[in-house]
Amino acid sequence: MHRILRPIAIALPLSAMSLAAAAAPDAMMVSDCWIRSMPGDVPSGGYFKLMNMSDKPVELTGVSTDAFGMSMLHETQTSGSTSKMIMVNKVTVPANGTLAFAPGGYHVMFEKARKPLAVGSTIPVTFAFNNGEKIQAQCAVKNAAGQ
Ligand SMILES: [Cu+2]
Repeated sequence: MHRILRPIAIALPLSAMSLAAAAAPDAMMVSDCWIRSMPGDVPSGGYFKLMNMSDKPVELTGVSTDAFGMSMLHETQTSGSTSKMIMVNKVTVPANGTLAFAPGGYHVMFEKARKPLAVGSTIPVTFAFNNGEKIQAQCAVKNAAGQ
């Protein structure tokens, strides 16, 4: 006996299909976000962990918050006893991997605080990725010692 197996068509309600198409990719996660509050006009560093749960590299392309007039992606580069900060346009989070923004490495430089930062409060920060995802995370304001 010879039979040809045909694919079975599953009828999905149209509404369910369009919902699935509109859903965000949902590959990224932001955690442990904090901002080092500095006195006066000294820029404040922002630190956090990024997790990419997809099988493709994803780039962080920008960070924004109403609390500051300017938010830039920076990398601290150290050679010998000197270190400098350079501005970067994007930072790649490897597929199925994590990337930490931490003192001495990648950080967000927040400048032009719109009002004084209160240690112990949180600031909502939006993270934008090149896969179209936007994630808002609450970043804890800590003092200059990181506490
Ligand atoms: Cu910097």
